[in-house]
Order: sequence, then structure tokens, then C-alpha cells
Amino acid sequence: MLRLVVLSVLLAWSGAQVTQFVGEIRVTNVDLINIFNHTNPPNNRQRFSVLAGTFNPERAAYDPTVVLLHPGEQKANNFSGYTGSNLFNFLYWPKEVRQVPRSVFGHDAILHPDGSTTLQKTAGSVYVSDVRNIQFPATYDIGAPLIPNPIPPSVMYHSGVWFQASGAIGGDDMVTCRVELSNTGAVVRAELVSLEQPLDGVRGRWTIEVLKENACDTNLAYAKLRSGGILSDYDVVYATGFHTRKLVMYWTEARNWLQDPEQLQHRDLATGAQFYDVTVYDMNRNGNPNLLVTTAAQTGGTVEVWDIPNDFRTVAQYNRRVIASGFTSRNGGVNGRSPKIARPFYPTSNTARKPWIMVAGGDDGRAYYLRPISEAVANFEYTLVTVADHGPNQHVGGMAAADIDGDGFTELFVSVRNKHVVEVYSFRAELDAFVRTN
Ligand SMILES: [Ca+2]
Ligand SMILES: [Ca+2]
Ligand SMILES: [Ca+2]
Repeated sequence: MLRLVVLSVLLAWSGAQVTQFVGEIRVTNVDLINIFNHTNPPNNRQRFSVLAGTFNPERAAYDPTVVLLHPGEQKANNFSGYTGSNLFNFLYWPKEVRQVPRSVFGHDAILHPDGSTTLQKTAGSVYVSDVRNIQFPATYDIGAPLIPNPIPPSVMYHSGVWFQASGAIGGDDMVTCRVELSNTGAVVRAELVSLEQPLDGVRGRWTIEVLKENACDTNLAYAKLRSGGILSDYDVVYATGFHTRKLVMYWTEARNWLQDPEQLQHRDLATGAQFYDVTVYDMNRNGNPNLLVTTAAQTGGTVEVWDIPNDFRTVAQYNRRVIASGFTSRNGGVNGRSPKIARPFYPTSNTARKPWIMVAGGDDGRAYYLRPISEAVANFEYTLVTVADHGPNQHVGGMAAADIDGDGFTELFVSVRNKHVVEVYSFRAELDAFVRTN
């Protein structure tokens, strides 16, 4: 009897809305968003900015990347009169516009992978902006082929990861997936490729190499993992195939990825679903990394947490666990998919607990978070809480989280494409009391 009472209290609490709407920022055609973390900010309100990719449904129109500079300075005004500025204009549907780790170039930089499969925007590439001064970025096309092709390539890039793929030439290299689709949406080619950094860095000519055919096409996550193999640790890449319908891992038994491509190994972890997002993070705080994965679907999309076994190469020992399901498009079209991204975050400055998970519902028009119901490492139950519901025919493609004003409570950013806004929500003080005492 006591147990039942406790449970019902917990459910009532966990269903309670602990975010409050702060304001919205106008960004035309906003899609995926990510946080930019400034080096040595003068104060906490200038620590973060937000990077946004955009998608204009007009044929052949460019889609800029937009930066929302220091939104922490605008929170007290509820972002009234505040807008972003274009970082780079000449893009076709930039996807995961992200900060490049500072170790790659020794200074701040931003990656813009682009390319659409329709609307005369199929000439995708990979761009990097040198943002030592973010107000005056210098942008380079690192995906351009060594020999210029009179026919623009028809290819779409989504994301990218950085690591020392080749030790032959100094500097970290990029590994990414790219895809070409036919007019009917069939996969023409889906490739895992490397972009090797030249000696003169971002300004130089990058070497592009196709590492695997019939590979991935969307997101990637990098992890350095130990195993019982020849090497003490391995550079491992997990990648999703939204179009190729699989979740794949790649590693090499050679000393580095580009030394001997014949030794590049791959295993399909799962097939048959439209795998969209993948992140490597220790979701249950047991010291072992997990995969946080989404499958996007017209009906029945999922958020999943996988266990990576001690020897990451043993496919049979991966434990796949659906933690939220039933995501369903409400856009009325055959191409509607839900959910899109799912990423770990902390609702307060207390990071000594399990992370929560933000979930962008995509074509279901909603933004959510998943809250763990227990800190026990063996418990993977979460409560799904709706942060915002924009109704049918809206697209919530991206979410991002950071404590932009340094008050200890995280802000959630939600991109609503058809309304052309990024909404901002804050976690409230009531939450802190709950997190502290449980
Ligand atoms: Ca290198
Ligand atoms: Ca774990
Ligand atoms: Ca805050």
C-alpha cells in the first residue's frame, strides 16, 4: 500500500511541467540547432551562442547558417528585438552546423555540411568557417574535389566527426557519411568518406577518400574504446543510415584508419529502421559508454539506449533497449517522420546525476524531454514530458541545451521551422529542490 502511494506521487511529480517559456527568437526556416561554446568569455552571459541550419523550400534558393550571438545577454528581456546574423550564406540546407573541437585547428571553427536531395540543391559539400572573430568569419570549402568537376556532384552531407584518422599528415581529419538519392528517393550511393587535413590546415586542399560503399548517410558519433584486440584502444565510429536503414560501426585493426583501408572493419548493429541520430554517452553512469539512438518513422518512431559490450566488436553482445516509442508524424504526408534528434543534457548545473534526454519530435510538431525515474544503473525507465506542442503540420527539427545566463538552470532551445522561430525554455527553481533531494 505504501509502495503504491509513493509510486503515484512520483508519477505526478515526474509529469509536472518544470520548464517555463522565456521567449522566442525569429530565424527564417530554422532547422537543426547546436550550441557554440566560446573560449575565455568575459562573463557567463557571453559563454554560449546558438548555431542554426536553415531550409528554404524554394527551388535553388540558398539556405544560410545563422548564429544567435550570446543569447544569455538577452534572456532578461525575453529576447525582445533580438535576432541572429548570417554566418555563411551560400549553402544548400546545412544540417548539423557544429563547433569544431578547438584541438583540430588550434582556434575556433564551425562545420557546415550541406546538400539536399531535391529542389536543385543537390551539390552538397563540407564547409569550415574560421571564427577567430565570429563577427567576421572566413569560410572554406574543404569538400571540393582535387580535380574540379564541370558537373557538380549530387551528394548530401549531414554531419562529421574529427579524430586522427591518419598519422601520415599532422592534424585531425574528418570522417563523414554522404548520400546520393534518385528522383524517387532510392539510394544511388551511400559512402563513408574521410577528409584528410593538409599541412596548411583549413585553407589547404583536403584529400577526400571513399572508405566504404553501401555505408551510412546521416549522423555519426566517435568513441575511443578499449577491447581485447591487438591494439590497446580503437578509434570507433558509429553511424546511422536513415536512407540505407541501418546502424553501423566502423573501426580498423591497423594503426590508423587511412594507413590501410583494407583493414577498415564494419558491422551492422541493426537494419530495417530509419536510424537518424546517434550519440555515445554514459547514460546510466556505470562507467561504460552507451549509444543513444533514434529511429525516425511515419508511425512508431523510437528513442533507444544501447549497451556497448566490453569488446565493442562483438555484435551479439550489444543490448538494444527502447526507452520511448510510438512517435508518429502528424504532417499528413508520406514523408513525415518522428522523432529526429535525441541528445543527453543536464537540467541544472548538477551533473553528478543521470543526464536527461531532449527529443525533437520532427513532424509530430512537439518538443520533449525524457527524465530518468531512478538513478539506479540497472534502471532504464524514463518519463516522457512534452515541453511544447505546436500541433500538426509543424516541424520541430532541432533542440539544444545550455545554461546561457549562468544561473545554474539550463535553457532549452526548440526550433520550429514553419513558424520560423527558436523558442527558449528555462528549467525552474522547483526542479532544483527535487533534484537535490532525490
Ligand atoms: Ca591527420
Ligand atoms: Ca553506461
Ligand atoms: Ca539559465
